[in-house]
Amino acid sequence: MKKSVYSICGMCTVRCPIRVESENNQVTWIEGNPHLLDGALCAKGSAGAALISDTERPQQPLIREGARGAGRWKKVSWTTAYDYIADKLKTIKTEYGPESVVLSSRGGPWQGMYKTFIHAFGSPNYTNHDCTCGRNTHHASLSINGVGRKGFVYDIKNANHLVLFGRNMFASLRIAENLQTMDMLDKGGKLTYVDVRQTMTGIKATRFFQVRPGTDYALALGMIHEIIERKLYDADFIKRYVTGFEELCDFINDYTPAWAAKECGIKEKSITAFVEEVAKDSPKVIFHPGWNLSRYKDSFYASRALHILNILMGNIEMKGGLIIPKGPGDCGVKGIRSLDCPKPDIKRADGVGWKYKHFDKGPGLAHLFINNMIAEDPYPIKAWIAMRHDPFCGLPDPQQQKLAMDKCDLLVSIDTHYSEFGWYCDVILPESTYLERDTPICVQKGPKPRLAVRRKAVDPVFDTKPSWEIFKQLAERLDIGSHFPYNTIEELWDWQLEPTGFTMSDFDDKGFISLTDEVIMYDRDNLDGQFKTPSGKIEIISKKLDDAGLPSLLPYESPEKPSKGMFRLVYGRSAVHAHGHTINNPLLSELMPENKVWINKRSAAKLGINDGDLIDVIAQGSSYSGTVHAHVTEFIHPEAIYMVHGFGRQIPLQTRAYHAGISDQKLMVGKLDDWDKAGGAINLCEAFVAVRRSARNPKRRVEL
Ligand SMILES: Nc1nc2c(c(=O)[nH]1)N[C@H]1C(S)=C(S)[C@@H](COP(=O)(O)OP(=O)(O)OC[C@H]3O[C@@H](n4cnc5c(=O)[nH]c(N)nc54)[C@H](O)[C@@H]3O)O[C@H]1N2
Ligand SMILES: Nc1nc2c(c(=O)[nH]1)N[C@H]1C(S)=C(S)[C@@H](COP(=O)(O)OP(=O)(O)OC[C@H]3O[C@@H](n4cnc5c(=O)[nH]c(N)nc54)[C@H](O)[C@@H]3O)O[C@H]1N2
Ligand code: SF4
Ligand SMILES: [Mo]
Repeated sequence: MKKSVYSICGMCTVRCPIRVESENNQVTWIEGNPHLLDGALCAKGSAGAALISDTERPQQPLIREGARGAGRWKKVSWTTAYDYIADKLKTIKTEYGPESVVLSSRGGPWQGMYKTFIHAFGSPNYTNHDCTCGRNTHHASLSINGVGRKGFVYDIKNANHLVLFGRNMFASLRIAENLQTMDMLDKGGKLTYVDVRQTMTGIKATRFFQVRPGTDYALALGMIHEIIERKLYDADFIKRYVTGFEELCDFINDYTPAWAAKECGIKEKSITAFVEEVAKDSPKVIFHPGWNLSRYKDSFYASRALHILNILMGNIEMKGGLIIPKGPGDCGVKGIRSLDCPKPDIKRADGVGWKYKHFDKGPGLAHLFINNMIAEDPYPIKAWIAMRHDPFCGLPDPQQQKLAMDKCDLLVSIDTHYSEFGWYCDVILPESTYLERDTPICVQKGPKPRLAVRRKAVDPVFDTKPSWEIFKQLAERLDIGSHFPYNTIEELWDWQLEPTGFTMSDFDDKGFISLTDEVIMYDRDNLDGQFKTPSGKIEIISKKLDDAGLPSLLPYESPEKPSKGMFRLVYGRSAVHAHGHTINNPLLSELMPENKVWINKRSAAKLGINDGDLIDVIAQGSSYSGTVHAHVTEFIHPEAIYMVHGFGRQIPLQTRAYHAGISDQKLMVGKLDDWDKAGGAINLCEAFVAVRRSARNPKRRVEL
């Protein structure tokens, strides 16, 4: 039987809207939802069908038999697995208290379900991946605008100029944003791109700055200096909505474009020419404040500087600028119901909210649990449940993490794959893939807010379950089932939609429910109340930072230069992989089987390395090393080497990914302790490595 459903992609967490065709329970076609993406989809999205039939993923619940990580599993029924976990959790709760259980997830629109579970259980310790992703940019936005990272959407399509600092959007994809950028370029808009290496995005850009690693903050300061010096900012906007501008003018004095150019290793006249262009293009100029800009020790301040550049443009709540997302209330309709349970009033084990008061309490900071776990301070952690999260891949230094996890009596992975963490766990609960499961309804805020839902395209081929059912079943066994008021997904959907007056059939036409026909914009002359800071204005000087003993305007410090023979380790994504969980995908592993390491031509020549040679990459201050092929190129700064994240997996059952390429996170030895006290995120780009030609290169053949 042929079937067509609208759904939501799950090959990465961008969650693009899709339409899926199937015949006799086999997916035959996937495309971007034609009503929103005009059919566009990325390679990963198209490879979803291969995920369903991949037998190298867990096919039923598994309980560990041998030592942790040894890979000896007992196949069990769902009832046995649920009972096993519930019994362990009950014992841990009695002996150590409910707070000794941590639940980590990928975050996202369905995290209310996971939070409800852990909060109802009695623990405040919910966390997610964001300390390695957008936490610095999130806190930067909060500290200035009073709203977090998702407090603005970027109207790229209507912009005259988009400026991206390491936001490598044509590899680190978000399809809607990519389409908007291409439309902007087609209409004559400009794209400026800043990176330490040339990329897909840099190639499409009208201006490319190749900077010395870790100097983005200097470049942004140089730009701010030139804009202020030449009075190219929107003075009316600043007068109306911004505090701290005088302090900024005093601070910026010495940070001239000439100084910035020297620091970044670029030309002064390129910076002044850029500012000249921006002045013509303003106010429709968007400085993207970064997504995963949490890499250098000053990235929080770099992101703040990018927000300041937006403020100088006065581009908030206008076409071609930063638009405040709207919700159901703005459309005069009632919102959906979502699972929710208040956080227990117990100190978090990561210290967020009591030891570190300036951070957003929401998901806290995952890395701060690890060392606290080793020291059992403020209290012991005895169980870690990872729901769609792979700490051993996403957080640095898995060896160190294992010391903390060894303190636990229970480790659970709820995953569609064997994750690096899952392989070390006591129980693996296999979730059905995104094409085989439904999910709760979510609200997608924006200038045109809508309701979205994922609907299964095919029935599960293995003995896997959707997360809404997994959490319900566990909750029932832990006597917290009343927080999950449903038995079937249909009951959950009806409960969610009840206040809105919509029904599930309203999704049938387009796959989503639009809450408004027209874009909703607030009156730009009356934005009072939109900035959730103490003063209600955009605050360049933040009292919260002051109170935490942190400056709002950080004097610039030049990044450390690698010592002789060493390189800064920088990382990023490939357009055909999503972190570590697609490396073993049958189709995607064919497209990119290995992560060759980029090294500058001159640096390589000094080390006797030729393109395609095997090289050893050795972590600083550790014996950990990996061997991989070299990609010798002039398009990377000589101080850095670059690799795509997610490779170097060590799960024997994943035959396509096993030991393919090397892992950046394993080379980041000691980095769990190197984090940004202002932004909260881990300084992933502050790791250094040595590189040498590997002795494992095949001997040259002697011609006879
Ligand atoms: N060294 C280094 N560290 C990094 C990064 C880097 O580039 N280098 N990148 C950082 C960034 S930006 C991020 S966002 C994080 C990402 O870190 P994570 O959030 O841990 O990574 P993901 O690979 O997105 O997903 C984690 C797990 O979710 C599983 N999964 C995928 N789909 C599903 C599903 O439908 N259901 C369930 N239950 N599980 C699913 C995957 O198999 C995987 O094991 O890593 C960060 N850490
Ligand atoms: N295909 C694909 N798309 C994805 C994802 C995926 O896994 N695969 N993941 C999604 C997620 S979770 C995230 S967070 C986003 C991340 O999207 P982005 O924020 O765009 O992050 P990365 O891909 O990590 O980009 C890293 C870039 O920063 C550059 N860089 C390193 N040092 C510096 C520096 O000092 N200055 C500057 N300016 N650049 C520097 C690197 O060379 C690299 O090109 O992508 C999302 N989209
Ligand atoms: S970017 Fe690609 S993989 Fe990610 S959600 Fe969109 S289509 Fe799917
Ligand atoms: Mo991310």
